[in-house]
Amino acid sequence: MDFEKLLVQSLDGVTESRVKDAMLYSLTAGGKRIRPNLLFEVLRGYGVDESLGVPFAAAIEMIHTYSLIHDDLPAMDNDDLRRGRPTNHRQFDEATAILAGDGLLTEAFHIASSADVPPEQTVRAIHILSEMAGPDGMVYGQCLDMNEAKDSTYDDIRNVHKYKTGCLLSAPLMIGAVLSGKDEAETEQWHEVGDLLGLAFQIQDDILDITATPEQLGKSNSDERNEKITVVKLLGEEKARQEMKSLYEECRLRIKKFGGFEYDSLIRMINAIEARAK
Ligand code: GRG
Repeated sequence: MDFEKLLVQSLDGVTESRVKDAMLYSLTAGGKRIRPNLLFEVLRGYGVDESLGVPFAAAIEMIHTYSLIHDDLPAMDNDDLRRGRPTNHRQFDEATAILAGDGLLTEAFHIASSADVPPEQTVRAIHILSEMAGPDGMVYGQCLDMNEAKDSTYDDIRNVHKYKTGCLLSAPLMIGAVLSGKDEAETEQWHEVGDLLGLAFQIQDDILDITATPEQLGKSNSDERNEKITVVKLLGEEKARQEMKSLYEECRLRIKKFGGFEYDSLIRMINAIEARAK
C-alpha cells in the first residue's frame, strides 16, 4: 500500500485553487507520518486489513498538518522553517496559510465520513477524532501552551503535553481499536497509551531542540526565542532523558498487555520513534 500516493489522491476531488496548493505544499513536505503509521500498526496487530484505515489515517495527518501550519503563524510561534521548507505563511501569505489550515481541518472530516466501513464505526471514529483534535483535546493543549505561566511546574507542563501532543497520538491508536471492533473500555486503554507516548515524544522533542541543529530537524527552535518552559529546563537534560525512557518503557508494557494483539510490529515502531534523530 502506497499511503503517500493515497494521501495526495484523497484531495483529488478538491477544487483547484491557491488554498489547495497551500494545503498540498505542507501535506507533501515530508512529515514522518507517525500518526498514520500508528493507526496501521494497531490494525495490523489485531489482524485487520490496513486499507480500511486509509481515510482515517489521511484525516489525522491532515489535522496534524493544519495544526503545524497554524502553530507556525506569526500570532503563535512565528516560525520560518518547517519540515525543511519555508513555513506555509512564508511560502504563500498569512491569509492563505490560515485558510490552508482551515481547509485541511474540514476536509479531514469530509474524507473520514466517506470511509467504507460500517456507519457505527465511522461515527465512533469521527467522534474520537473531533474530541482529540478540538477544544477538549489538541486545541485545549495549544491554549494552555499559549497561556503558560512563568512559574509552571513539571505537572503543569505534563498536562500541556498530554493535550497538545498526546491527543493526536491517541486518536490513531483509538481509531485503530474501533476499526478492529474493540469496545469502549479497550479503546480507552489505547487512549492511555497515546497519553504516555505523547509525554515521551514531547520530552524527546525538547531534548532534540537543544541537541540537534535546525537543519537536522527541518524546523527552527522557537522555544528558546519565545522563552518557553521545557521539561529540559525544569528537570535538566539527564533527568529529562530518564523520564523519557521510563515513559517509553511504560508505553511498551501497556501495549504488550492487550489480549489478542500481535504487538511485535508496533513495539518495533515505538523503538524507532525512541531512536529518532528528528
Ligand atoms: C494550532 C490548534 C493548534 C495546535 C498546534 C502541533 C502543535 C499544536 C504545535 C506544534 C509544536 C509542537 C512541538 C507540538 C507537539 C507535537 C509535535 C511534536 C509535533 C511535531 O510532530 P512530528 O515530529 O512532525 O510528528 P512531522 O513534521 O514529522 O509530521
